[in-house]
Amino acid sequence: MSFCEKVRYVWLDGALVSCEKAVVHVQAHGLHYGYGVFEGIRAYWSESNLYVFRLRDHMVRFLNSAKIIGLNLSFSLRELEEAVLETIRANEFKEDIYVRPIAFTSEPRIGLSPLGVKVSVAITITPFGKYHKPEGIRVKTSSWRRVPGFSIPVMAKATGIYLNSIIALLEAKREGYDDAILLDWRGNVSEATGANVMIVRRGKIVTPPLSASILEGITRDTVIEIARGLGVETLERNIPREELYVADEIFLVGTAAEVTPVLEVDGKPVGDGKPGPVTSMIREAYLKVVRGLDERYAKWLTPVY
Ligand code: PY5
Repeated sequence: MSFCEKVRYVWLDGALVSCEKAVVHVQAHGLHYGYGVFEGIRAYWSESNLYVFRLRDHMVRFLNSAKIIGLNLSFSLRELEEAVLETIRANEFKEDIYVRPIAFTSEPRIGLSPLGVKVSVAITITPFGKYHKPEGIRVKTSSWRRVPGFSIPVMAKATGIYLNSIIALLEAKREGYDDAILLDWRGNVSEATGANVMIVRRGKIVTPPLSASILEGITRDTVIEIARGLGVETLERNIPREELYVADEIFLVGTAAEVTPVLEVDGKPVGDGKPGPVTSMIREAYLKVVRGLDERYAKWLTPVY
């Protein structure tokens, strides 16, 4: 099924347009040079309404990403939040969906400089299920290192940075793995191609700090808070590669990935090769929270209808 068979309206530069009309020129500056920022947001259908998960936090990061790379957006936080809700409503979705806001230089331009080039902001929405096998995945340590923040600002969720993720993912898939974990420039664990990494050791969760060239994941933050509520402490500290091989549990956290158990790294089983107790407990709690089944975290949900 083509994209526009599932999606009727796309939000483009302040207005809803039909999906087929939401197109850019092949010479668009942002396409050629990877100059843009984006977000990935989920909304979950629960009982009789759809709830966008952490909409405000995603849109704040979207604006911050743009600020970091010097992209000027002509929409406010409020306008962007409203645009997401408006686009979902226009499409009348009543199932789990994925929201993709993107801002990029959309006019044709040969030169590198984005100065004076029109910036477009678009929001697409599509029905979305699981990103990874929920029962768990096999990963490899990539031979590609995560691009360091002193070369490209990795705190920005910028389009061009995903070349790094894509070549790592291709390498992993070519070798029969589901995903890759990238090390940072110093050789410590950074993150997966589209999710943050958490390991469990001696009953505590350990996750790399912001200084390990990671994206500041919203799911990472969500899981840290949920874990605390369950009495599990999370340490932010560097993780050397070989600690992956002795971790009791490993899981990936991200909007698309949700909480995905990692069962094997570089051909070595993680723990006994099955999803561990902390991973399973966090995963179960997370899937309740996003669907609004835990009152304590209702603050993170925005109802659509
Ligand atoms: N690290 C990277 C490189 C990511 O792309 C993502 C999210 C994360 C971490 C986790 O961030 P968050 O928890 O805020 O989602 N990736 C996108 C997502 O929607 C795109 C994946 C295809 O999950």
